[in-house]
Amino acid sequence: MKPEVPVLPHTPGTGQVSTPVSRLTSLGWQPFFASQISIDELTETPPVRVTEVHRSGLRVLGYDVDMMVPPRAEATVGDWLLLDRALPSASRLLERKSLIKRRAAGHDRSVQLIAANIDTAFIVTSCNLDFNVARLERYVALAFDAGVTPVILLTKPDLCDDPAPFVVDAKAISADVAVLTLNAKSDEPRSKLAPWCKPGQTIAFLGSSGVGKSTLTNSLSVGEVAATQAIREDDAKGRHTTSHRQLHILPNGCAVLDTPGVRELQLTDAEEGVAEVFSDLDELSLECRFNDCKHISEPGCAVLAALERGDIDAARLARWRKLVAEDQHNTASLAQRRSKDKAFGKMVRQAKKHKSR
Ligand SMILES: Nc1nc2c(ncn2[C@@H]2O[C@H](COP(=O)(O)OP(=O)(O)O)[C@@H](O)[C@H]2O)c(=O)[nH]1
Ligand SMILES: [Mg+2]
Ligand SMILES: [Zn+2]
Repeated sequence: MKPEVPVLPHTPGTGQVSTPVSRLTSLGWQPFFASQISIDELTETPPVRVTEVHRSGLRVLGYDVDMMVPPRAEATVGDWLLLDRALPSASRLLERKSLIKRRAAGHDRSVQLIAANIDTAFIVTSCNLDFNVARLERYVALAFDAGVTPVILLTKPDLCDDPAPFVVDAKAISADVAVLTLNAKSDEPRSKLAPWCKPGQTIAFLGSSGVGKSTLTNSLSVGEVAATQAIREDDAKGRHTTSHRQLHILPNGCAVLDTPGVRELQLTDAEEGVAEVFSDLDELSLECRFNDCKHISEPGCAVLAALERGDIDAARLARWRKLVAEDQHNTASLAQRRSKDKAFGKMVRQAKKHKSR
């Protein structure tokens, strides 16, 4: 028989009592999710968080739950489910606070879900050849579009003569994005990331292989939780050591997602995020004579006029045009695929109907 009042387990070593609420908070439970469910649901179908995604299933953690549930295509790491203990595959997926997605690699332009319900995305790059403004802009656009706060982290300042120029370039990306320099191998991450790494918050490290994402994850934890690997520092090329996405729950009650480096980050359906990073250019474009102005040679183009006056930077304009075009291309082919899928589905249903007659 189940006790009326749940027995409160002790958190080892702290002498503190772990309550269902504090346990859920440390998993990242927030009022946004609580507002989606009733008290009855809370007891009947306890909230659990997807902390690992494997081919064979999803690992979910809750107040007194740690189990595997069947995989489902629409769920990703960071998602909250209302666990149906009798039929786990029927668990309800809660509405997300944020969703980070990208265009999957390869010719198939489908969307790949990277993580759900992240509060802060630390975009990690190093003070070396990995540093690339265009790539950082991409990540910032991705984060803005996902509804996640981006923060740029510049690692390995200890291996470079002067990190200052990297900081200047990173700060120029957006006035709304904080930029921090930190040695991932020191105790700096704990103090410098503290404003974002708070109980109930979920943070993620994004960026290329070898920039220090796993090292940062470890430096926030006690003991090693994520595998790291030395890189060839001469060309800054990292190897993929982190093979799957896993949410780690830190002792202070913050959830951390370490991700494998992605070789290619293509935006899809991220128009608003791109407009936010390039808000000055986006605003200017509202004054172009034509609604669909591509700002290449059109008459009455306000962006080209600003370029001629020397008000905007030509290289930045080129990066913006490229990102807008890429996003439109991927979004359009995605829409096309969806309608094709629909048309195909309809055909199959019609054929079946025909057969059954
Ligand atoms: N000197 C120095 N080495 C670092 C720093 N950050 C990461 N590294 C090293 O870079 C290598 C790759 O780090 P890792 O965390 O595995 O990168 P990941 O692929 O982004 O997870 C490891 O050898 C780390 O020890 C840093 O700030 N300073
Ligand atoms: Mg790693
Ligand atoms: Zn224009």
